[in-house]
Amino acid sequence: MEEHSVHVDANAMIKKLKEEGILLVWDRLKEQEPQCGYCSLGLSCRNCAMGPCRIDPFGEGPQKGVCGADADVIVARNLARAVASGAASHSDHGRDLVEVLARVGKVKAYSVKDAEKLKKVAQEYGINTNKSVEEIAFELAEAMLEDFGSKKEKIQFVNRAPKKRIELWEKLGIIPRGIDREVVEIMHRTHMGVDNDPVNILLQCLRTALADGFGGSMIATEVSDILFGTPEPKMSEINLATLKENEVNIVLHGHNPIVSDAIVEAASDEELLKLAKEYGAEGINLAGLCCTGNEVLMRKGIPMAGNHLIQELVIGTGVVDVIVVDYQCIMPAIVDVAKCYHTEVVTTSPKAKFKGAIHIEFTPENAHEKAKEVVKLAIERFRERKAELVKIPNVKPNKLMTGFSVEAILKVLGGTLQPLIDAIKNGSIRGVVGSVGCNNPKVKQDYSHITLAKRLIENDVLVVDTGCAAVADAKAGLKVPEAAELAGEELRKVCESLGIPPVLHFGSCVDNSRILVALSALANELGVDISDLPAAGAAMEWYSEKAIAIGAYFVASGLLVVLGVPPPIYGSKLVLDVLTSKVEELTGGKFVVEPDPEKAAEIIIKHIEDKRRKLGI
Ligand code: SF4
Ligand code: MSK
Repeated sequence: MEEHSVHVDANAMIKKLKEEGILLVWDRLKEQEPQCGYCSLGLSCRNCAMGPCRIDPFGEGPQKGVCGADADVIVARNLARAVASGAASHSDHGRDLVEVLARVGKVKAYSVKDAEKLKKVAQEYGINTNKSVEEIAFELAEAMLEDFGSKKEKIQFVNRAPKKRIELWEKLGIIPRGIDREVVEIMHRTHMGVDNDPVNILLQCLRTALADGFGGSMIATEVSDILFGTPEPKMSEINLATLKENEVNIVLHGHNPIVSDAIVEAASDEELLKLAKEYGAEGINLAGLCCTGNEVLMRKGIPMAGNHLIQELVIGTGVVDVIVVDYQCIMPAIVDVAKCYHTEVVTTSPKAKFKGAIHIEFTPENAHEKAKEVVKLAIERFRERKAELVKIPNVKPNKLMTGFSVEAILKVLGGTLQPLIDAIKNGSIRGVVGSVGCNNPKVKQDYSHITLAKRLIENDVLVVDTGCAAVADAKAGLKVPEAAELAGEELRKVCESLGIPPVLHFGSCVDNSRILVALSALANELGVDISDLPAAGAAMEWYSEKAIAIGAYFVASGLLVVLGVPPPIYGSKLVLDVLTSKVEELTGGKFVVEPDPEKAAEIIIKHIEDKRRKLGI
């Protein structure tokens, strides 16, 4: 049988869980096959009760839905709804953070950790910062909430983009006006009988995606930095061996740092540690999963258990006492797997309850107490472990260097981007690629992420990564300074002189906004637009609607984006043609679909060399 993952720890757990008769994501995928061809092509519509309708891709059956919508309209509408969902997810996460920011000074669990950043961002919003931290935090939160509405012509952080880019967006009519507004407008436009021009729908996709990248996601990143600290380089560990057999293990899964940060604090509570020891544990161990894992890894160096496809496997070690989740990318299946062990799944958000889980609702006011409650529950569950089911894969945790915020990179470079610009100009760094996104059981876990990253660094292309791609690259050992040896001669020298790895961890999915900030700053320094830079994006193993939104804001910002899993747009020649070709004439960016990471690397390297030639460097 072909192995589902490139990693020893994952394959060992898959084998164990299979032997125990537990159905996993790969089994459920198999049960679903063959998956619906109409849906895979984007050709099915259930937007109204005259339907559901399907368009025959071979031209023999119906070519129009009951309302008269054709393949182009249906495919564009479906894609738009996915972008709306993705943008809404990142942005609602951002709003939750803003609501915490507004309560600073009034709640026990949260305070401002980076007052300098608070002031800097507040000034961008035109707020007078000659007042207390609490007052600034409140005013900034109020101003950011305005960005979610529709009272503005342009959301604030759009101003961080290069001037030429903003002018281009204005010309194209895709300046995001309000984050919620753009999402709502997509839902309106895709209702039956509203927007029936596929190109017009696709332009609204770009606008909504920008409301995510330069809006909801950027707000999420900036407010997380303000509340929990702007990441700085630090070492940590990664893979399933970060779980400890003799300790209480709490796995932090989901996306938002609000809950996980409070739990990190509670886990070092003296009384709880004493209780854990009374119960026979040597300590309380935390491990992250997916993006909430990235958040606490970047800021606090909390070890990472794994990415998206590890979430069922982590429970299968038999040593996870509690897996605490907030929202996004949490498979309902984890509750079923947990039932086979002693593990409790704890949900914390009123927005994301799971049948069969324990719900301990967190608010900014009660986070301190609730976090302790979760840790106490984990200590109690520790005693219920079933010794015969315990098996942590016999591997050593991989080391990684994390914490590369834009501010941290500037520090590493001595306070200015000039050394990076010089390295790009003289060719020591040929270009920069953002490798982002998920795992998908249709792809051997982490194979495409890792292969792409290796090929790029071998060719002197610096990789920055986020989300599950970042976890993949770290597990492959690409995020330690010694990984410079795997890079091309020139990139190796740059990394060695700075003491950094050739693959830099930029954070979680919302932290793709850090990539936008970094590229905007680079373009501004060089006096060019983002689309002129030798840069690109890739989401080789994406599954989530959020990844579609990220891809769309990268393309709207002028980047080439390689998708390793085909999006459901092949039912419309027009939509496919616009997104993979014509959009380049508008924004300078475009999508390329290429499942083979070796070929994806070739495409990206050629693109980078073309851009270098055009820049005359
Ligand atoms: Fe069918 Fe049109 Fe209704 Fe979609 S909107 S389900 S294509 S009738
Ligand atoms: S967690 S969105 S599987 S990257 Fe952000 Fe990973 Fe994708 Fe979720």
